[in-house]
Amino acid sequence: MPRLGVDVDCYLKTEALPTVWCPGCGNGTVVQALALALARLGRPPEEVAVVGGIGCSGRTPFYVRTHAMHTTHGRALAFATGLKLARPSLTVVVATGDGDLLAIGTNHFLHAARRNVDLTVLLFNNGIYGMTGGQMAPTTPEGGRTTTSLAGSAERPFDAVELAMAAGATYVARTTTFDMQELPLRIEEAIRHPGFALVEVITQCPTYFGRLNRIGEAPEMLLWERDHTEDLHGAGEGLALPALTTGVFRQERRTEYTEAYRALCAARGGRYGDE
Ligand SMILES: Cc1ncc(C[n+]2csc(CCOP(=O)(O)OP(=O)(O)O)c2C)c(N)n1
Ligand code: SF4
Repeated sequence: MPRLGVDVDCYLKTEALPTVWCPGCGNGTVVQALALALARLGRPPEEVAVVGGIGCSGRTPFYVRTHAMHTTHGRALAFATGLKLARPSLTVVVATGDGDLLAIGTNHFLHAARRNVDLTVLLFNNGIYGMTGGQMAPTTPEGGRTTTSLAGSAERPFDAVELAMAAGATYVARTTTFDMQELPLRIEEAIRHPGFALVEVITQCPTYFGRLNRIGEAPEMLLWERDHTEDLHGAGEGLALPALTTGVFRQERRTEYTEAYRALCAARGGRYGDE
């Protein structure tokens, strides 16, 4: 029975349900939005690969009926870059956490963006290390309580959007699990974009972030997301948390890395990838 207007079940491993994720975790919402985006794009599952890092969000490949890679902590983009270079015809989507991408994996993030490799990166930003027990992440907001910052974080968090833009990403967006209209749309745009695309998704970890910061369970966390974000075009002067501005920050064309590599091979009379 088609849900959400299109049949998404062909992209989901429904037999693997229920997921290992805690009740109310935002990860399932992102997976559903990804399936919806793929269905709207009409991408056959066998032409898609989902690459996960390590973390709760890194388990995304377990639940999608596409090619799947479960890699090592921080290295999802390195695996994904290799996969895309070897099989340029594949649509490659990376599912990564804020610890995975913006702590141990920062270098891979910056260089994949700089090269403009045609990858879609879904950054599940829950502001905390979920899988390992709620430690502080580079995205934990100032004052945010985690199991390693019980008095509140004294650090300024990374802004993934600014980092991606400075490094040269050609599609950069931020949205939330609260906005189930916008989330699949942004993923769809990112997959269609021929270059490095980042969709930062502000998502909820009720088990650690919600509990430690006394926000509440998933429903309260979704309302918190709604109340702490503002659309890029509607952002007013008084916005207290500019890091939570949502929208599309960049969408531009620049030579894509596998295309440049293909041209280089052709100029030298060689074949490239799976062609
Ligand atoms: C090389 C290495 N370092 C550290 C770990 C331990 N580790 C596993 S998951 C994780 C953090 C996960 O946090 P995040 O990436 O934010 O994902 P989430 O679980 O919140 O989705 C860490 C530090 C590991 N598995 N491998
Ligand atoms: S610990 Fe947090 S991020 Fe991990 S599954 Fe539970 S709610 Fe989700």
